[in-house]
Formats: sequence, C-alpha cells, structure tokens
Amino acid sequence: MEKFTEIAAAFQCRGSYLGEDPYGSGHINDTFKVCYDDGGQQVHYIHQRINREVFRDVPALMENIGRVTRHQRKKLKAAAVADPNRRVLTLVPTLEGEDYHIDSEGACWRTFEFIEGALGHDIVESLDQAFEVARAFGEFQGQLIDLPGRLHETIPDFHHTRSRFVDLQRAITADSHDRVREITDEIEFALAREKMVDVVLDLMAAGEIPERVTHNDTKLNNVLIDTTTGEGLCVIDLDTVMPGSILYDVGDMIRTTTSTAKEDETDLSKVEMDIKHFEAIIMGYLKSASGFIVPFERQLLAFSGRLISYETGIRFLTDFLQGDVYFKTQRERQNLDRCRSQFKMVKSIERQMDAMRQIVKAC
Ligand code: ADP
Ligand code: GN1
Ligand code: MG
Repeated sequence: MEKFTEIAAAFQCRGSYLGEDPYGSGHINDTFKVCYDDGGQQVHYIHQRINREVFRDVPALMENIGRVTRHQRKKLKAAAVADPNRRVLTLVPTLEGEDYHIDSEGACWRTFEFIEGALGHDIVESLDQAFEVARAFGEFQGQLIDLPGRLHETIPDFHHTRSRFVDLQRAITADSHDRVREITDEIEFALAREKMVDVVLDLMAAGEIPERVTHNDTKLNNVLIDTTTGEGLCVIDLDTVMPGSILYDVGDMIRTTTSTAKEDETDLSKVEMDIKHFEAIIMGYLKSASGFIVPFERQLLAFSGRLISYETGIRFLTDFLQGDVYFKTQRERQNLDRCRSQFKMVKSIERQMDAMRQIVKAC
C-alpha cells in the first residue's frame, strides 16, 4: 500500500518494504505487521498509527516509552538474561533519529522491532498461561520500581473510577443518542455500585496504597507468550504506563484472564470468573511481586478484579451512550455487549469473593 511506502521510508528499517497486514485486536491504535526484504531474507516490523484523539500529547507518550524501555533494558542487562531483545520492546528511530514520524496526513506513526516466535492471546488457553501472564506483569512492575523521576500521565485520570462514574452519569443525563431507555437494567446495575468507586482512590490519597509505575492496560493480549516455551516473554502496549496502583494491573488481569469467554460474548452463561485461573494469576503475580507488595495492596487483590471489571464495564456503557466514539467497534451494539459481559464478570466475582480472599490468604 502506498501509505506504507511512505512510512517504511521514514524509519531506519532494514531492507525494502514488501507488504503489510493489520495485526492484533487492540481497541485504540492501528497496528500493522510489515514485511521487509533484507537481502533475500524476510524481516518484520510493527508499524503503529497512534490514536491522537486518545493520546493528546504524543511527544510525552513517546518520552515515557523511551524511558521505560531503556530502564527495562538496563535491568535485563544487569541480570544477564538470555535473549534480552525478546523481553523488551525496541523502538526503531526515524531517519532523523526521532521516535515517531508524522505522515503527510498528520497521523503519528511509531515502529517496533517485531518479536518473532511469540503471540498475544485474546482468550486464555491454560492455567500455566494465566500464571505466566501475571508473573510477567509483576516482573514488569518490579523492573520499574526504581525508575527515576515521575512519568507523564498520558491519559489523565485513566483509572480514576470516580471520574469514570461521573462520566457515565453525564452521558446518561445527556442521552445524546437516545439509548438510555433500552439499557435501564445496565444503568441500574452500574449506579447501585457507586460505593466501590472510591475504595482504592481513598486509600491512595491516605498514603496506605503507594503510587507506583504501573502498566494500566494489563489485558491478557498485552503479554507476548513464547510459542515454544509458553513463557510470558515481553510486556507490550506501553501507552498507559504511568503512575498508578498495582491493583489496577491485577484487576485487569483478573478481568481478562479468569474467563474463557470473549470480551464481547453475548452468551452470558459463558462469562464466569474461574477460580482456578484466579489462583494461577495470584500465584504468578506474587512470584514476581512478593518482594514489594504491601499489606493493603494484598488485602485488595480479589476486590481489584471486581473494581476493574466494573470500571471497564461502565467505560463501555458510557461509550455506547455517547455513540461509540472511543473504543473501535466492528458491529452495532458491540460496546453494549462488552459492557454486559463485564457486568456479568462483576456478578460472578461478587458471588465468589470469599473464596477469592481465601486464595489470596493462602498464597
Ligand atoms: P493496541 O494498543 O492496539 O492494543 P498493541 O501494542 O497491543 O496495540 O499491539 C497489537 C498487537 O500487535 C499485540 O496484541 C501483539 O499481538 C502485536 N505486537 C505488538 N507489538 C509487537 C512486537 N514488537 N512484536 C510482535 N508482536 C507485536
Ligand atoms: C483498550 O488498546 P487496548 O485494546 O489494549 C483500552 C483499555 C481497556 C481495553 C478494553 C488506552 O485497550 O483501557 O481496558 O481497551 N485502552 C485505552 O478491552 O483506553
Ligand atoms: Mg494491546
């Protein structure tokens, strides 16, 4: 495609451009796996068009990613691990040495070395995989625990659940697409749970839960799993790495890695929080995080799954009310389906909260 000839020419990629395929299933950016011919050998890169509606300050975003990946690389080098370049993202600079390129239409692009022999999964395949994903995200937090200076907040109030709740209330009042009347059950479900939105925020404000460098988008598919060994190899999708609570990360792992249903599953009988997967996540996470987690954080690990499933559900519901302007959709009412499956997760977690707390205690 013509567009990629322009993008290929902008970055310091090896070889000449052959072709591209849309890649992955992210809801925000546009990702392409691009093939190059390097002296008869095929090499791949990831070219990514950054969503500027969502990420307003691209220089700050890219500065974060540069700082984070350099720090990770330093840690990997110090630990003398095998294959460091498959364990951290590598940004490819533009010909001018910048870490992003603005194309002729004003869109922002960045490029990563493609990590071969590893895949991100949309649905968890095994308990071992759940363990590995959680271990990898915990390891990522551990690598960044001593990152000097504070990162930019690439999306202000990203996991500020109170703000997300207020956004929902505003969308209900505005009802700009005349959708409120068809979703009164979902609205009632959301509003009835207002009490939980301040729990983590209040503890953070009181200094009981520390602010740390967290990933903030710890979906299952944001860890590349080695296709041969099954190891959780590389944490990707670093746009939202910024100050936060580890509970946001653990909560999103629980949301996406304890159910074997799709995020937009319409058969809600399939959407359940599976306690065995939860146990695998907690064990994997604590394998990496036991050295830095504090008691208040540990106490809220089970709750975090309820909170982030709820928060993500109300974000989908808000977007549905606003006419599907934030998350990419492939079909009508997809955001509503996504919301319903998140709320089903909330219910499933609420039913199993005691058992989940027991598991955390036992680990
Ligand atoms: P989004 O923000 O849209 O979720 P991601 O950064 O997660 O974008 O990338 C989308 C998909 O592309 C990922 O799920 C993963 O499968 C793949 N991917 C991203 N970066 C790499 C990489 N450096 N090497 C191999 N695959 C990658
Ligand atoms: C978005 O980009 P992606 O698909 O990894 C969203 C997350 C949501 C997730 C829901 C920047 O993540 O916050 O939890 O969709 N990312 C942003 O699937 O809003
Ligand atoms: Mg992603």
